[in-house]
Amino acid sequence: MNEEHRDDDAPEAAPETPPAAYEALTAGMLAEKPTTEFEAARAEIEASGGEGNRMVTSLIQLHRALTEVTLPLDLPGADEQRAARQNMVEQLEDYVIPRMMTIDAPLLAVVGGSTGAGKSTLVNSLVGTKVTTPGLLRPTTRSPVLVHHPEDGRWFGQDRLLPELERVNHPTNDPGALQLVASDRLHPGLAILDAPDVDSVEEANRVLAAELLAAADLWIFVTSAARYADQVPWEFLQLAANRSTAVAVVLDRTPTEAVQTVAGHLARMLASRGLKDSPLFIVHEGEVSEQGLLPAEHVAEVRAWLDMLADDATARHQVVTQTLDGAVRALTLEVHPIADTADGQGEAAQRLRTDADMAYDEALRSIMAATADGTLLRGEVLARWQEFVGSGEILKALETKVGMLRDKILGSIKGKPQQAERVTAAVQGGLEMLILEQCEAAAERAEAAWQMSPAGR
Ligand SMILES: Nc1nc2c(ncn2[C@@H]2O[C@H](COP(=O)(O)OP(=O)(O)O)[C@@H](O)[C@H]2O)c(=O)[nH]1
Ligand SMILES: [Mg+2]
Repeated sequence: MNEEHRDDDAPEAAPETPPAAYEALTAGMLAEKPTTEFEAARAEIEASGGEGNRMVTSLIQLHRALTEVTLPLDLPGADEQRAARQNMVEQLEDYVIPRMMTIDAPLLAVVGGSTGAGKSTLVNSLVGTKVTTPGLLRPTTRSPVLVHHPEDGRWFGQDRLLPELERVNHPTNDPGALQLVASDRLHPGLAILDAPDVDSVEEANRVLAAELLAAADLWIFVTSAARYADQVPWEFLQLAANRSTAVAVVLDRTPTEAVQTVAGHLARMLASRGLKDSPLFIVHEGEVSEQGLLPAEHVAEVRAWLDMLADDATARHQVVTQTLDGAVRALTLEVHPIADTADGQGEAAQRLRTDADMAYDEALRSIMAATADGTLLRGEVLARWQEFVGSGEILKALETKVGMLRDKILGSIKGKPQQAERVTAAVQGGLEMLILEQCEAAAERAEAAWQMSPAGR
């Protein structure tokens, strides 16, 4: 990763303006043909050189390769591979490539977790004011809310991360919108996003929650004493562990008497699932104020940790790098089965083509044979020919002077005497029949061959 312009001991300078290549890239994400735009971005990046740039170039090439691999044949397992491919494309577009290109953007902490765990209340309490609507009513389809320091607003504009979500500055129920809130209660360098419930009964909410977590540098995963053993949140945490995404876990809404038992159990669960390095915060169950806030001291520890991250460029950079490297590593592993599937599809397509070629080659051979060996001249054609010969038209022509012979024959054909016309029609009909029969047989052979394989079916 490109660190040459970093100086971790110096006071934080305002983050760099995003490079022009990034503009081109994100503009491409909004447009119909991202690949072309990616290419423009790639050319610019290549021209500027550097190690991190080589990485971005490779990722853009990977993105292009993945968008081009359509896996059209319904071979066993193709559905899963198509879904995996789509996930990878989205992960590259929504997070990995934009993040790699703007490595100095503020750290994005996405608050996720189960229904009613207290996510929105936690976000409000961390910010110290009601920026996002908590609620008992379920399912709620409120837009996700991203809170950032006023100085950091430019990093989260429409053309930045998750470009398909429309930026709005007011609360809304539109699941296609992202509400931006500027608050100087947060330190510059770190933004918090209140995501929908990962286990929402509304599918749109679940999908959005997963998308938002996939775009996070850091998960703040909130669970409660009542919910910490639920399955769905653990599936998410397992995903994070597999990709070494940076995760902090918040055990929320925990009655004081239960803290020890629950926290101990939860810590063991985290350790056994590969998340022993994830910090675990306890937020005690408390009185929620009229504005929907917990007492400041309940969230003080989480808040101090987040402020520390925001203020410490090195620590922040480590978190971003951990998640980004983990995502890239996961992509490099996930790409192999897709490449194998694409090869398999190519081979299957080639076999189908060969089957069809063989079936029609045989038809062609049969037609050639039948027209050469006289088969075509049997039956109807022979009968009409004999009528034609028997009528004496040819004999008459042969008896005439040699000079007249050609004119006579031509004349007799031009004049289309009945018998000659019948011979022509019979030959035409016979040939047509032969071709049709052979083509039908070829189609049947090709179909029979294709029926034998799932791709052909
Ligand atoms: N008494 C009490 N209520 C809480 C606490 N945390 C959240 N709640 C309430 O639980 C409900 C769900 O909380 P919310 O923050 O919307 O959870 P989310 O679904 O995870 O966003 C709301 O009515 C909150 O007021 C807490 O620590 N104590
Ligand atoms: Mg909520």
